Amino acid sequence: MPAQFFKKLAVVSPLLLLGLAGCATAPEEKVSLLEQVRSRGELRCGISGRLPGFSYLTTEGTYTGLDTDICRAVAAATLGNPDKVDYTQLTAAQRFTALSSGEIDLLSRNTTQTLSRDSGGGNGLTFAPVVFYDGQGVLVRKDSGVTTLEGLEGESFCVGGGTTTERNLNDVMQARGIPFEPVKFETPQEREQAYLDGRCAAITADRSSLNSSRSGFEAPDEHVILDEGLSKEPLAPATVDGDDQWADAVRWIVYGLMSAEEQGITQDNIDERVASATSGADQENAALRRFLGIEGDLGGKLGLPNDFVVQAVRAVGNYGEIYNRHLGPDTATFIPRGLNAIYTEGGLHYAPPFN
Ligand SMILES: N[C@@H](CCC(=O)N[C@@H](CS)C(=O)NCC(=O)O)C(=O)O
Repeated sequence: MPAQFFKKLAVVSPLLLLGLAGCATAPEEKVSLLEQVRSRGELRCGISGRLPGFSYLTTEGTYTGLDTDICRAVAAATLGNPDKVDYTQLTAAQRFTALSSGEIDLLSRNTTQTLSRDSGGGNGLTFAPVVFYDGQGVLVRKDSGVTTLEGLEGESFCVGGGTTTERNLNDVMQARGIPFEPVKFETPQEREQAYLDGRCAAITADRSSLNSSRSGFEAPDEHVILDEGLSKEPLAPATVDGDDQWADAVRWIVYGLMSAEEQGITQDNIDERVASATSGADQENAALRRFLGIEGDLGGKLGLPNDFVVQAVRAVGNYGEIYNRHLGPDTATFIPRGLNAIYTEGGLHYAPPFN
């Protein structure tokens, strides 16, 4: 009998046996979200949509912010088009189910990386690199004269439900023996209104979120964020657990934005840098050629085009450009870079080697 026949039989027979057994089904092959995004031609991104500076619906009906630019960078790197994003606004309580149920491909929504959320026994997320190092703060009226948490003894705090904020507030106040009253809300807008109506003496939330809230107040200068911080809130995009290919792709797209900043590669000069590395002054710079996808197969290893970083930076700029566009000194939501500077400038953003 020809060898070819046995080969075929070896492949077919387990399926035949499964079929004859009647009750067993062959295990379904899992298709990575990277493949699904590509065949759909669109990235489904979960965002807040209510946080100026991070993700916010403009009057023109488009979303803007650091978190939405991460969605755009991922769409550019995977699909070659930053506009191919379908956004879903999610509250804190909705966000993890949206990811685990497959309603969204990527969660890019001021979400703190924690052990419980990362672990399989928790929300089953895989975190991409941190895109904003935040911390929990407290906002009060300036004329209250409050400068410490002790000054808020017995007062009520407006706080978002389903967040790390809620638990941190309990932990810190309990540890310091300060009685308080939490008043929970689903969205920042409800929380702000309650505070402005005098239903709580303070709002506690991520500093970024307090900053967004204050920027929208009629008289921002009448409100202050206390100096003391209640927690570390490293905010990171997340994908569903168990899809390594998709998680790796998202992780290295984010690193690409950071590495581009480190190397001075910007939206404005990227085409020049590509030309120079292809046949100009930089053509002997092998590391740069690999980073830009002119040489080697770095993108291919991730299932992405080799020029995926070029696509992303061309579309949204490097990490620093994204930051400045939404949180820089010329914006109403200005937050000094501090920990969010690239490591060479004294911050914490550090992309591993593109090797
Ligand atoms: N970073 C914290 C808090 C995130 C959070 O959702 N904060 C609320 C504060 S109200 C918020 O920004 N909500 C935005 C929204 O509901 O659109 C976490 O991951 O739990």
